[in-house]
Amino acid sequence: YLLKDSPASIAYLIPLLQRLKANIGYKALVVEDSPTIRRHICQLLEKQNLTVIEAEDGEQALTLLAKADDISLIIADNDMPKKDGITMIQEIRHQYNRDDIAILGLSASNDHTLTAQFLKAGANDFLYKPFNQEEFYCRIHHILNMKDNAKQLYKMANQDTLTGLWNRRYFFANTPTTKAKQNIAMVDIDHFKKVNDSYGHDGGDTVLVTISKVIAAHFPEAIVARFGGEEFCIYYNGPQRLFLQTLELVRTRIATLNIPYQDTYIKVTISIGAVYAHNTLNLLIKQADDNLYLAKQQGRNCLVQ
Ligand code: GH3
Ligand code: MG
Ligand code: MG
Ligand code: MG
Ligand code: MG
Repeated sequence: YLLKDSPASIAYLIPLLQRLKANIGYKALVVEDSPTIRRHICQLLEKQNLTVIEAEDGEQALTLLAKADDISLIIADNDMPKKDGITMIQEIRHQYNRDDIAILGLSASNDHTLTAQFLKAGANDFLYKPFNQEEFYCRIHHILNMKDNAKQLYKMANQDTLTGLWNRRYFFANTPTTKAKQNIAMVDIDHFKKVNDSYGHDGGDTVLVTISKVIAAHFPEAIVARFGGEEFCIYYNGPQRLFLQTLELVRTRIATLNIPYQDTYIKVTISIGAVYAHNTLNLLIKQADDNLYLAKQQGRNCLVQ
């Protein structure tokens, strides 16, 4: 494909080669009941370095999708036994967003409403069969790009770049408001200014990354967000006793930690303010913050609830 269809100038080849390289890692699921067409589509994708798995109907595709969590692209026919493509896409979209999986619909039918039907069901794009090879490739690259951009945008909007933790925006948007009591904790690194003064900003950043990892590792089910410079907020949906126990575990773990930085180790402690109550999120955070202030007053490296 590369050599046959493109002028053999290096300038033209470079972006194509980059594109080929970029496709490594994408896994595609081809859903098509005709074995001949299915094989043809698979070969086209394999030529572009995508890993391909196949399904012969919508139901088989859903089963495969449930087992594999690394599918980036689905090529879906419509007329298939057991489950048609449009129904299958609707079901997929209940579970996977456009930033998880890109879907290209295909059909040989002469029903001109199919494009709209596919797009409404959640496909990113649609092509009538038989299609032009180059157009097929262009559309696939386009929807994969869109998918990756959407993912990137979501990360940029919701995650903290330094630590990878959720940011304040995500925290407020995703902490559920319920009638039940909620667990919230504010965590603040003690004398963090001194860390920066002694080891420089890079040393401080290393500490922030390490502390974030320790907190996140102990709370896999909670929402852990970086709120400010060296301040973290945790929302935990579970029993208070377990929450406090885990917070204490995190506090003692961090206090014993020697954080490697350049040719030395940095030691820090954290103070924690926790609250378990039914209130608005803002007031819960304020209560946790008040308790954090008390923890600082009581000498730091402690938890106040
Ligand atoms: P306390 O025990 O009372 O919390 O003392 P502290 O020094 O930790 O408190 P303070 O809030 O006054 O200082 C926080 C410092 O964190 C100030 C700021 O320079 C630093 N900081 C904020 N964001 C970052 C960051 O992203 N990287 C680094 N290295 N430092 C940061
Ligand atoms: Mg068919
Ligand atoms: Mg402070
Ligand atoms: Mg501090
Ligand atoms: Mg602070």
